[in-house]
Amino acid sequence: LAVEYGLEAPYEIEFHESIPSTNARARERAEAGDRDVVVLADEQTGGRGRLDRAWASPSGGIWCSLLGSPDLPPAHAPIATLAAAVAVVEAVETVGVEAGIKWPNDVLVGEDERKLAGILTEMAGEHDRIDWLIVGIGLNANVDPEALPAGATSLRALVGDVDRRTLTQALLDGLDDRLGAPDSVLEAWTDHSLTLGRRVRVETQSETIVGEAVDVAFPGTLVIETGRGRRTVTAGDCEHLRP
Ligand code: BT5
Repeated sequence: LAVEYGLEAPYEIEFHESIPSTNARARERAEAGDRDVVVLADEQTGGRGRLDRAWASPSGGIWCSLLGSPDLPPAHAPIATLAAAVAVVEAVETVGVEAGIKWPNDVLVGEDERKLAGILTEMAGEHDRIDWLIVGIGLNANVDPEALPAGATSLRALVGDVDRRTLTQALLDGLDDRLGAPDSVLEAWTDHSLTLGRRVRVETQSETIVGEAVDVAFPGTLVIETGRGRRTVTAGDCEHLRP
């Protein structure tokens, strides 16, 4: 089936018609010592978002996890999430969809900022070296928006069905390029950002920060001007507030 999918990549491609989660499968491969694998599925029955949230993954989407071991210290792993968001935006541009990125990992379209794709990055490693990194991408491609949660949209709804093979190839090529050039990511991310310049509310594990998002810094830190000084956050849920 991987061969039928016909992707060319410096990775082993593992394709499943249906699987609980490509990230979970990639993790099994990682723990078995494998690297440079892309797990793809037509449908996921147990897709996950961050913090174990459910990720709707009906047949027809692009549900994909790349397992690698990029030459990055673990503390720099967030740049991989930003790299993936950039790769998704640039890939969907090739089918005529203009999308933007909400910090850190949501790919959104339209005035009402509907979610077209999300990214879940997982990794293991310590000290100065990543052992393995999994970048999971969920892109709502040829799926009915009715099969998705409120606030989501799909390429089918925006431009009609797309050639998933071509689009997945563009996505993997872009991701590979960006992961190989982490220094290029912030500028590209900034170009596509919907968050910078906006009033935001960011929930981290320990607190809520409200203010204006003024900058993004390596490896993916959001800088927020709160009125009582600048704060930085490296992980959290971000909500765009009305001005
Ligand atoms: C994400 O989480 O956005 C990361 C999603 C990563 C999914 C990929 S698919 C391939 C790989 N295998 C996996 O099992 N996962 C990865 P988060 O930022 O936590 O957003 C989750 C929220 O998005 C949910 O709580 C819903 O509100 C919403 N949501 C769920 N399914 C969606 C969908 N298909 N499209 C848009 N929004 C969705």
